[in-house]
Amino acid sequence: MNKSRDNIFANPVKDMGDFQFDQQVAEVFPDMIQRSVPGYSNIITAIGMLTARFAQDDSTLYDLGCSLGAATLEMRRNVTQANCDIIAVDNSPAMIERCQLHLNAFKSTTEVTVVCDDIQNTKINNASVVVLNFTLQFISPDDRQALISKIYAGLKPGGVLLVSEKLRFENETAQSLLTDLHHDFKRANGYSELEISQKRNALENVMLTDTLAQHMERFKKAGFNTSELWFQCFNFCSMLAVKG
Ligand code: GEK
Repeated sequence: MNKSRDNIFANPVKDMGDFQFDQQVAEVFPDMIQRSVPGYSNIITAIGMLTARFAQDDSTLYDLGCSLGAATLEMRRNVTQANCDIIAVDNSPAMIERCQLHLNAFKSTTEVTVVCDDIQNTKINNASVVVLNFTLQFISPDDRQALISKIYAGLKPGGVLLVSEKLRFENETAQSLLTDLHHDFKRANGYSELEISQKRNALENVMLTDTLAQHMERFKKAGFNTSELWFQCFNFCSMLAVKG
């Protein structure tokens, strides 16, 4: 994986546009996500464990919003079931290009198809494991239910959906405390005050977060009869939903 350090917001940015998953971000992405998302590597490990448990023979595994393919690689390493393939999708050409290089760097007999497209166009068929690892938060709120419902429809009975997200809290005290704790986490990982505040401004319009209750309601509305929070660290969480 690329070891470049994320310095994108280290100096004052004059024209602060909305955050984009461009070449500059793709280059430093492993460092950025590791230093910004508490629990990220634990969640990646758990994606491997879920794959080992939930993948079914003759089925497809999906990594939606795959970035550089960390979850895809973990799924590919852990799938032992017969005749499975993986579809990894991201709409950032810079991410997809590097994702393909990372996948090529390791040998495997499991076929991976890397697709540059909006995940809202992805057809989900014959799926046993679907991963939305910190991707749903970048989809327009009005389109989130349709996406989760489409995934439910494409899952085989017994299939699992994993959704990791940054959470929002109704309680204002909780919202500001957990946001502060996340910023402490970033400071402890070497981000400056300027980097933290500029990144926050850049993400403001592109990352609109939901509460845990909204996520659970959405799973239920899609048809999932089992959904649960399985990981939380400050305002970051991971949930799973199983199709009965
Ligand atoms: C990981 N899952 O390392 N269609 C396709 N891709 C999209 C869309 C969309 N509509 N919107 C955003 N993306 C990864 C980390 S990062 C999370 C996921 C983060 C893509 C976007 O290009 C980016 O690569 C990814 O979703 C979100 O496990 O940066 O906080």
